[in-house]
Amino acid sequence: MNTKQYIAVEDKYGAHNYHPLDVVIDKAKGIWVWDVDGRKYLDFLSAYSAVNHGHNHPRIIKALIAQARKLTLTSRAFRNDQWPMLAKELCQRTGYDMVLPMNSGAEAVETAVKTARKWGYQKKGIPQDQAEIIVCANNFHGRTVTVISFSTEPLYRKDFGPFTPGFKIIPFGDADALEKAITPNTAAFLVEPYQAEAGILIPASGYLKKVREICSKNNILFIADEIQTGLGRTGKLFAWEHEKAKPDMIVIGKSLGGGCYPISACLATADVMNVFRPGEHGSTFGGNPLACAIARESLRVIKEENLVANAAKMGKYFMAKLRTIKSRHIKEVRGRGLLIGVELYPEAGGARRYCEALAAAGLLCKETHDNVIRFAPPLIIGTKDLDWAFEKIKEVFVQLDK
Ligand code: IF1
Repeated sequence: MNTKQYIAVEDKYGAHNYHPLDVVIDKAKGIWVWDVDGRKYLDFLSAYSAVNHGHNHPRIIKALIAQARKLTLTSRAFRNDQWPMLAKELCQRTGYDMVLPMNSGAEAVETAVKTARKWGYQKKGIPQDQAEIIVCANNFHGRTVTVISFSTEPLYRKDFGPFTPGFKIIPFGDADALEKAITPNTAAFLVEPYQAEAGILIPASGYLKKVREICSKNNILFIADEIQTGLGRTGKLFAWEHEKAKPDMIVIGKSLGGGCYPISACLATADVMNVFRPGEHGSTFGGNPLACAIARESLRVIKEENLVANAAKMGKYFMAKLRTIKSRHIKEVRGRGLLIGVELYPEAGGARRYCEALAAAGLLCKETHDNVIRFAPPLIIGTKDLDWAFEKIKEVFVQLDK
C-alpha cells in the first residue's frame, strides 16, 4: 500500500482527533525516518521530545528485547527486580528522594495534582476539599478531564465539561501574579519551566528563581512539568537547573521511555511523597519491569553519550545559524538547547504551510498554534546534519518569501 491508501484507511477507521502531516512512516534509524513510498526524512520533532535518543537506539532496543524475553509485567500486586533499581537510579541522578511511576505524561501530572492536594491536607492543614493549585495560562499538561480543567485552550475543553474545580490560572512568567494568587488554601504552583506548546516561551531570566522563593516563603509546593523540557532537551538535565531553582516535585515522561515505550514518573522530596499509603494511588502498568529496564538504559545512554551537553552545544550552534536567515516573515528565533521556535509574522500565512514545505524538502517538524515552527531534533544530532537541515530551511524561506 502507498501513502494515499494508508491515509484513506486511517481516515475511515481512525478517530479524527488529529490532523497529521501526510507522511506515513514505516521505519526509522537514529535521526532519520522513511515513509512507505521509500522517501527519507530528517526527524526534526522527535515525537515532541520523546525520541531524544534517536529512533531505535541500539542499546535501548537491546535492553527492551532482553527484558521482554525475561519478564514484562507483574502489576504492583507483586514486586519485580527492575522497578526498585530504576527508582534508585532516578533519585541518585536527580537529587530527589522518591519516585512514583506512571505511564503517560497526563497521568503523571494527575499524580502530581493528587500528591499536592494530599500534602496540602495532611502537612499544611488545608480544610478538606478546599485545596487550590495555581497554574499558568497557555499551559499544556495533557488531555485528561482534570488536566484540561485548567487548560486555557478552548479547543482542548469544548464539550468536555463539567470540569474539576480547584485551579487558579495566572499569566506565565509573572512572579507577582503568583504572589497575589496565593491564599491560605493554596497547596501548589504547577508550571512548565518553558512553555513548549504555547510557542516555545522562555520566561525572563530570574523567573524560576523567584517562583522558588515565593513558594518556599508561602509554604506551597513548586511543581515543574519537565515532561518535555526534562532529560536534556534544553541543554541541562532539567530546565529548572538553568536557574538553580529546584522544585519540590517534578514530572517527567516522554524520553524517559527511550523513544519506544511509554513511562512517566513523579519525583519528589520524601516529605512530599510520603503522603501516600498503600492503595491510595497506582496503575496496572506503572513500574512494570519492561518500562523500567528501558528507562534505566535510556538514562545511562543520556549520560554516557553526553546528550545533555550535546543539546546545549548544538542548540547554540543551530539557533545562531537560524538567526542568519533573512526573511521578512520571521519575527523571532528563540529557544533553549534543542527546543527551538521560529515565530512568523501573521502575514507569513501560518506555520503549517512552512512545515508542509519542509516535509516535502525532507525535514519533518510541526507548527505550534498558528505562527510558530517548532524545531526539536533528537539530541544525538551533530553539526553535519544540522547544516543539512539548515540549507533546507533556508531554501523553504526563499521559496515561501516570494
Ligand atoms: C498530543 C502538545 C507538545 C507535555 C507537557 C504533559 C504532557 C505533554 C509539557 C502530556 C504532552 C504532547 C502531547 C501530544 C502533543 C505534545 C505537545 F503540542 F500537545 F503540546 F509536545 F508540545 N506535559 N505533549 O508537552 O503527556 O500524556 O501526552 O504523555 O498529541 O497530545 P502525554
